[in-house]
Amino acid sequence: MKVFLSGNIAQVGLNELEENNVSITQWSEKRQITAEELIAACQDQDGLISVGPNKIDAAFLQACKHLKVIALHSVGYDQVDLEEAKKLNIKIGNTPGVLSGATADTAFLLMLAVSRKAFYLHKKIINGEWKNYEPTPDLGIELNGKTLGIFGLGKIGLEMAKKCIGAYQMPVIYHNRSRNNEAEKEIGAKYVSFEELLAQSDVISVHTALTPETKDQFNLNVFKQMKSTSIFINTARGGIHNEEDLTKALEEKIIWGAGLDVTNPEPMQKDNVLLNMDNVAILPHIGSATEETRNAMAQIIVKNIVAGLKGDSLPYQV
Ligand code: 8YV
Repeated sequence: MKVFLSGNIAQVGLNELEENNVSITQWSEKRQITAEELIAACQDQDGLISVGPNKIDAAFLQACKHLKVIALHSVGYDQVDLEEAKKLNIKIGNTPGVLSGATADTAFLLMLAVSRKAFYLHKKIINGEWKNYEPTPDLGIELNGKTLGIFGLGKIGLEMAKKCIGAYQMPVIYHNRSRNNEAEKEIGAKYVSFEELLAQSDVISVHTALTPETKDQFNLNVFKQMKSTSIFINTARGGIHNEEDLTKALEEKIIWGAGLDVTNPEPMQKDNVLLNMDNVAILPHIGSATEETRNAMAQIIVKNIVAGLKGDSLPYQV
């Protein structure tokens, strides 16, 4: 059986594919494969391992109807036209669970970095601006006992909440489409309306999927309903916040700071004004980028691909 791999996965996954007699053709260029190149590359394949932001849209799926399975190197599947895949009987697999801890670590890292202006102050040393000791400029804010608002309390949001409770005894409120009774019981998270989440949170951390409903959900009108002392964290998808509105909200001190692991577009351009703001910390979409997590993701991908090639349902099917 033959599979196209549109990027790279951890070596353990490559080894397991070989052990399962799956023959791999791999995209080896440094740049992201284009839509046309992806279609061409998949013509003589039985499956696809999709790494990165390839659009698995109706046009791609129609042009690659013969594929039995597409294994995503992500838990998110906003890039996939699921309805079309279902119609064409192409199974889609993702990598849930294994990346929750690492992604929550990234959200926590950003929250702390923003609260102490860490990335900005690091740049000041590099720029030769660490001069005299001055007790008052560039002060941070503390997180102890502050209210954490989770937008999208699923597996990753729950991990973030646990870290914030453990480190800073932060009370947790959340807003979801439907209530998470288990998390309410486990960590005492309190369900609130979206408006209450905005008004009451000292830190808002986004852990929801990008959908037509959540696209641009955090816009200027929403930032205006947040506390002027609050921090906005997004490790989910860049499309959930409106970047222009976020920039304005930070410039006009409508909110206090922001930490982003996801931007819109990705990659972010190096001259983006957000990169030089004092209360902003930005990372290049590294949420799941640890050795342990990427190994575990690769192993799930192999399970999904092997099952799909056999015609079985996938262990992690979307
Ligand atoms: C991936 C992610 O690294 O799981 C997700 O949804 O965003 C990340 O874990 C990214 O999609 C690249 O494949």
